[in-house]
Amino acid sequence: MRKARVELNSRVPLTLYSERCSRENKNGSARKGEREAQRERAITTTTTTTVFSSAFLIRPRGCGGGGGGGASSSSKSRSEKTTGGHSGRRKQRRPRAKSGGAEERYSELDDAKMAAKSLSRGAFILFEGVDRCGKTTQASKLVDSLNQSGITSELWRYPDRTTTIGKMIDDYLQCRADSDDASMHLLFAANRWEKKKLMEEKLKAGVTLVVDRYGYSGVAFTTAKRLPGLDQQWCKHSETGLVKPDCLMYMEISEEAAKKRGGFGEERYETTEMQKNVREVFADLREDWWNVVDADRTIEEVEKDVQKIAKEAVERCKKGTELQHFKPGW
Ligand code: NYM
Ligand code: MG
Repeated sequence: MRKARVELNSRVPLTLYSERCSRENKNGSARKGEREAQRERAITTTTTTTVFSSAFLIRPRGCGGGGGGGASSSSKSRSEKTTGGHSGRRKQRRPRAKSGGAEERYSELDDAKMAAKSLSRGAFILFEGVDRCGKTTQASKLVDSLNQSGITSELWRYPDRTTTIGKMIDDYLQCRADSDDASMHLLFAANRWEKKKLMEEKLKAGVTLVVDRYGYSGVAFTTAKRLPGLDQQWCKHSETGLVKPDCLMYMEISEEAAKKRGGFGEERYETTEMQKNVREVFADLREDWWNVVDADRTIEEVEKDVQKIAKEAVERCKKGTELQHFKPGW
């Protein structure tokens, strides 16, 4: 059993725990040994690796002797992370059990429940699509409705034109400046990287982020230029390691419906040819977990679907799930 635990989370100095356990069991009473067995049974009822190891690490007493004695800095930081140690989250305390037996067993189950709760966070909900698909309208409507129903949410959009990098992107999009295509791609990505930490902090603090465009647009628009060397794989590289959305709404609009919504603006990329290519790359990027929303319909009809999908994602993240990041090659 102990060996299995080490395999599950090798970063955690569990040897400390097991050594101490065996010492106590040798010197201590048989009852103490039985209590340990009860703890193990209670904790192993949790299924995920993370919940498992978190339940272990946040225990303030017992074998761990106050939850800190001899623990390495790596285990400390992990413990802080899973117990909501960063700003904006309240530290969770486990109720004290007075004696062994049933009461003790329940308290260990509380540990496991609390560990799951500590992974509770806000959802990262992303809107993607070609220009004029209505994602900006739907994203802002969604934020309003989530906030009204008590779900703390913020609207983010990329490019974020307020930062120094964002201002360079804005100049490029507005055709006030020209630049190399590869360097522009990397600037769009850098604009996401510069907000990665804040994004993680907000999500872990329980804030739901509704994001208008992200790395998928980055890959779609650069690949759509059909330039040698700037293929999908190359474009994906600069996104690797960024936070992956929990929910993606791809706003699918037909060329006819998009045309009816008025002509394109003055920005770079707002041409029929470019939009056609972007649409093709998005179709190529599409994965099973995406929510493809029929955006040809009225605002109200689309809104109804969007809200249902979003609320499910919010619930899922509230129950507790770890943040995902883009893996190499995705
Ligand atoms: N765009 C957006 C990119 O080319 N790369 C990116 O990484 C992102 C996020 O910026 N035509 C393009 C797509 C859009 C343009 O976005 C401005 P918006 O949402 O139209 O303001
Ligand atoms: Mg646009």
